[in-house]
Amino acid sequence: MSQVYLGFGSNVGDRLQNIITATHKLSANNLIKDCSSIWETSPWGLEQQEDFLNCVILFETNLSPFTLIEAIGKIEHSLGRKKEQKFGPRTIDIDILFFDTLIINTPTLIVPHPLLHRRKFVLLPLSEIAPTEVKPPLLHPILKKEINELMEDLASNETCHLFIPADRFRCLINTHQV
Ligand code: PH2
Ligand code: MG
Ligand code: MG
Repeated sequence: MSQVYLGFGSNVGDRLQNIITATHKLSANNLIKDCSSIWETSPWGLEQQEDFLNCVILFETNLSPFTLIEAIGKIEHSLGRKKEQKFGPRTIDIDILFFDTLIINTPTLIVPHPLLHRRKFVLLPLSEIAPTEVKPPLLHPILKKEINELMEDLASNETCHLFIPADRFRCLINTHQV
């Protein structure tokens, strides 16, 4: 079994429902181990668009990284995601942030996600669930830093407001019907 941290984002349509539906579809093949809160975040990279909802979920999976990214593409498509503008609006975006300690660099998949350390909307939810006290802590396999260190390094003016606390989100993804 592999441990995979997935980042979720949505800023089109029913943002919360999009995230919940995506987590349900992923649970068909993968086990949810932990989830962050849901944060409402200012748009990064392209300012003229609606605020996003973002969260990070830790899954345990038997899938290979390439099988997983294929499954993710199908789920994004099934939720109405079209080919869109770089950093632009999207109904659902599911990114592989970390896959165990693997480093992958191919045209279809880069792991760890190459921008994760520059985005508070990823680091903040990740910091809620990343192990730190226990050994070994979650370390970025290339930058060799913990999530809290990456957050300290990032001087960011992104705003992140708590939208749904982790406890409530956990209930929603356990009970909500697809
Ligand atoms: N995703 C993007 C571009 N900008 N900004 C926020 N706040 N959250 C996102 O998920 C996001 C973004 C493209 O993937
Ligand atoms: Mg993304
Ligand atoms: Mg993506």
